[in-house]
Amino acid sequence: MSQDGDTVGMVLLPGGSFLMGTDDAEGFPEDGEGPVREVTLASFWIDAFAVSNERFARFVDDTGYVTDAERFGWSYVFAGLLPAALRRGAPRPDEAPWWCGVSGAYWRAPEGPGSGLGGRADHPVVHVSWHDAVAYCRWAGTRLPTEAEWEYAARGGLVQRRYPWGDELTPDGEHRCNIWQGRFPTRNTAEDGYRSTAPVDAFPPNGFGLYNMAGNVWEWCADAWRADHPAKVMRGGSYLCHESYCNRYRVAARTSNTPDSTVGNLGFRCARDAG
Ligand SMILES: [Ca+2]
Ligand SMILES: [Ca+2]
Ligand SMILES: [Cu+2]
Repeated sequence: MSQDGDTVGMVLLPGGSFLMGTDDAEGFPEDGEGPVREVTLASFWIDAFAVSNERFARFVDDTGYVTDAERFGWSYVFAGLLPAALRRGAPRPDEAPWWCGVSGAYWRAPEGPGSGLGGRADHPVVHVSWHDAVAYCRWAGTRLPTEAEWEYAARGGLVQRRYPWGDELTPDGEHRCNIWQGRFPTRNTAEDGYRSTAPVDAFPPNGFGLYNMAGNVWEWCADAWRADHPAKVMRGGSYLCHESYCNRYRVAARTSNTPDSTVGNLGFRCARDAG
């Protein structure tokens, strides 16, 4: 049974105009972060939290849905989270050798065979493709946020700031999101408290009451990366982002993946039209 009409756990954001994108010198112009432009949005609802394992389980239990990672029989897991036996011999992409293709990895077994969701019911679901996320949204009577909605939401009412809370990564030395500390990809000191995913309600929310827009897991958006491109936009960065190589936990940062891609640091949250 779908939950059509249900806005529990969502925040209503009033429509209006905002300045999208950045010309930040610390940004990645080649990603299309700029130029800064004014964008006008209608009012919309958005989840305060990324979709958790518990929420996704309700969908799967109700529908019997089989995710893309299950159909393909494998997914990408960060090497540093794997036991040696699974790490050894796992195929790794040349351009990002810290990812291991792990047979049997999917949302209920995030680090492959032998792993489970114990203690992680309230963590964001991962190893979900864009198609899986859209299927969840259809069941829930929601949709993925557009990229503009996502950024407007992430900014939390601030204008042209670098992060959802301001311009400083760790104001007063305090960690405000779940990213990587130490030396990527070999040493994660987890000073923010988390080596992998954090609960969806970890860290204080932004000015709109939204949690973990920056860091924790990347989040799928509805939009295509470019008009002529099959890949879909992802926003917000993840627990693997580090300022030394990928500071894409900035609110204007963006990247993409093909819609059937699944990986252990990529999830989503829902939006819906208002009125
Ligand atoms: Ca962390
Ligand atoms: Ca996030
Ligand atoms: Cu990153």
